[in-house]
Amino acid sequence: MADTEKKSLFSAVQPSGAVTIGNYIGAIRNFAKLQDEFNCIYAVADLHAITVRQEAAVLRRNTLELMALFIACGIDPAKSVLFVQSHVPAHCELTWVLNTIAYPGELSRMTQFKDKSARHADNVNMGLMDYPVLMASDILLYQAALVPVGADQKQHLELTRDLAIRFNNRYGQTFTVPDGYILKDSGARVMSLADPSKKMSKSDENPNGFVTMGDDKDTVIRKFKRAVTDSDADIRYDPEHKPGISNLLTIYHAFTGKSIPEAEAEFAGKGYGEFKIAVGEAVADALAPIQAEKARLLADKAYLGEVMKKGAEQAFRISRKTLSKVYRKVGFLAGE
Ligand code: ATP
Ligand code: LTN
Repeated sequence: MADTEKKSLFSAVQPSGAVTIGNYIGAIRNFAKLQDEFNCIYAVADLHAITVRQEAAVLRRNTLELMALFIACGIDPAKSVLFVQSHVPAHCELTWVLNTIAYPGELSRMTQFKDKSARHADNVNMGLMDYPVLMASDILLYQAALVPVGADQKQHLELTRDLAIRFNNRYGQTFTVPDGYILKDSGARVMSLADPSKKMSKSDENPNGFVTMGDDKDTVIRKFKRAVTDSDADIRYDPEHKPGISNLLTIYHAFTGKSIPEAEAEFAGKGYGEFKIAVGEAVADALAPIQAEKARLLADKAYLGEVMKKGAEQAFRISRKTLSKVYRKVGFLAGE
C-alpha cells in the first residue's frame, strides 16, 4: 500500500521510570507489528512525565533509554516516525487551544487524575489535571485514526474523541476522530504479581509487583516464584476465580506466542512452582535479546542523536500542518 493511502497511528510512553512487562505487553510489543499497515508515529512523552516530580538528570537518562528500548523492541526509525515529545513545540501549542474547549469538570473526573492526585498529594499541579488535553494534542496533531494503548488509557481516549468532535463542530472539520486499538484479551491489563487485583505499575512501591524490561534472569525468576496465586492446584485460565494464575498464563502467552489452551495443556497436572519457574524463564529468555540490543544502542549516542533529530523534523512537519489549520480556524492572523 502506498504511504499516502495508509491510516496514521500514534502512541507514546512516558519516560517516568523503568518500563514494565505490562507496558510491553499492553502497548510497546504491538508498536512494531503495526508498522507496515499504518503510518506510525511514536513518541517518548517527556512533557507528560513532568506532571509528577522528576529529577532532571534521571529524566534525561530515562528519555534516552526509552528511545533505545523502542528501537530494541522493533520500532524501525526508517519505517516509523520516532521522536521526543518536547522536541516538537506544536504539542504544547495545540494544548493551549484545546484547553479553551476542555472543562475542568471533565478533567477532574478522570480516574488517573484522581489516582495520581491521591498518590502525589503534595504535588497536585495543573499539569496533572491537564495531562489528557496534552495527550489529545499528541494524537490529534497527527490526524491519527488509531491509538494502540493499554486498557487504562481508554478514558483518556474517550476525552480525546470528545475534544476532537467538539472542535470540529465549533470550527468545522479539522481533526480525525481516533479509535483506540486496545487488545481484546487480558494483555490489555497485565496485573501486579504481588496483588493480582491491581494493574501492574512501575510506580508500585512493592518492586515484587512488577517485572521491568531491564530485570536480569535471576530477578525475573525470583519475582515470578513469589507471584501471588491461589491455594487451588490447577493451572487454568479463569480471571475471576484465579486472577494470579490467569495473569501468569497471559504473560506466558505474550512472551512465548503459545495460546492459553496450549499453555494450560502444557502444564496440566504440574505444580504451581514448576509453572512459575517456566513463566519466569520464558520472560527472561525473551527479554535477553532486547536488553542486549538496547545496551548496544545506548553505547551509540551518535546514532540515537540522529534518530531523534530526524524524528523531530518529520514530526515537526506533520504537526505544523495541523496546527496551522487550527490557528486559521480559530481566527489567528497569519504571521508570515
Ligand atoms: P504508571 O504505571 O506509573 O501509572 P503507566 O505505565 O501506566 O504509568 P505509561 O508508561 O505512559 O504509564 O504507559 C505506557 C503504555 O503502557 C500505555 O499504553 C498504557 O496503557 C500501557 N500499560 C501500562 N500499564 C499496563 C498494564 N499493567 N497492562 C497493560 N498495559 C499497560
Ligand atoms: N498517557 C499515556 C502516554 C501517552 C500517550 C499519548 C498514549 C502520552 N501521550 C498519546 C497514546 C497516545 C500513558 O500511557 N500513560
